[in-house]
Amino acid sequence: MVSLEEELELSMTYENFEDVPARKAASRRSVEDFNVPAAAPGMKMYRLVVVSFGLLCILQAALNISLRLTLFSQPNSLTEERDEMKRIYLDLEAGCNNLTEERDDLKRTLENYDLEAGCNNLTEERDDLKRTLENYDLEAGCNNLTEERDDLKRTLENYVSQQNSLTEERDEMKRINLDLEAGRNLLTEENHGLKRTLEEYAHYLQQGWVYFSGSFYRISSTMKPWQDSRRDCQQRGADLMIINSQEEQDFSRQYKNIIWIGLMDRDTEGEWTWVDGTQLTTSFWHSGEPNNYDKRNEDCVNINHHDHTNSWNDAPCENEYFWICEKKM
Ligand code: 2F8
Ligand code: CA
Repeated sequence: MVSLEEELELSMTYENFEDVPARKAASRRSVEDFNVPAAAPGMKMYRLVVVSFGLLCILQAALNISLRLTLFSQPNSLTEERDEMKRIYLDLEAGCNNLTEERDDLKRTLENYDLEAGCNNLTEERDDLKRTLENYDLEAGCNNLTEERDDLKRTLENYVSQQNSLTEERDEMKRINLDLEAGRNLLTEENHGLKRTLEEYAHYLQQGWVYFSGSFYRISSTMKPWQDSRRDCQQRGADLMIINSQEEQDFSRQYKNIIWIGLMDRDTEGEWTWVDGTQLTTSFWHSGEPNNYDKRNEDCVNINHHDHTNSWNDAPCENEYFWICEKKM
């Protein structure tokens, strides 16, 4: 933006430039005035002065031209700056108007505001709060809060304690449950075992076997040598009878035929062995037995003397007798 004073100064400068040609003409006239016929003898000096003056004029003209060019290039930017300033001015004016309106609104609001009533209300509120504060029993309130806090603490501790005992109970119940589960599994297994045993018992009973003291017994209806008798028992899932007690010995005497039992000394003479591989300990030999009578290789044992508690006799294994099988349960 260019001020008025600056604009005037510029116009004056232009006017000075417009006078340059006239002044040049005047200069030329002055030079011509010097070229009067009455020329001085120092003609060279005169020409030098004229040429110098001409050069000065040319230089002056060049300066004038460059100055004019510079000044002519400025008006556009000055106009733009002026327009920008105008816009800014308009914006400022609009802003100023808004502020004026707001101020007027606030003035009106302030004029309408019942300052006294508002002040009275605030005063009343303050006084109420003061009274409330004065009446408040700080110590009692504090005590109440302390009691409540302690109650809550106790309640919380009770909860924690209950939770711990419940957790312990739950863990105990879990252990019991596991034990019960293990017990149930055992019982299930036992139950299956008992079922199998029961089925086995039923099987032997159906086949005519007799149960006595934990074993089933079966008397043959035919006679065979000791070894064939044993094979028959084995084919029935049993073996020849082994007598381990007086009761079992008495039981064996009820059968009145001569019957093979599972005792022999075929491997080593005089060393009596049961069919399960155990050595003879409790024996029920009849009087005078075993005698390997007449050196006839009496290597197998039968029950011969049923009317005596000691009923056993050794006899040749190839002899054919009835036999008694035993199936231990
Ligand atoms: O006197 C005992 C004697 O009796 C029989 O032989 C005569 C027995 N023989 C048979 O049973 C085959 C013997 O073993 C027995 O010792
Ligand atoms: Ca004998």
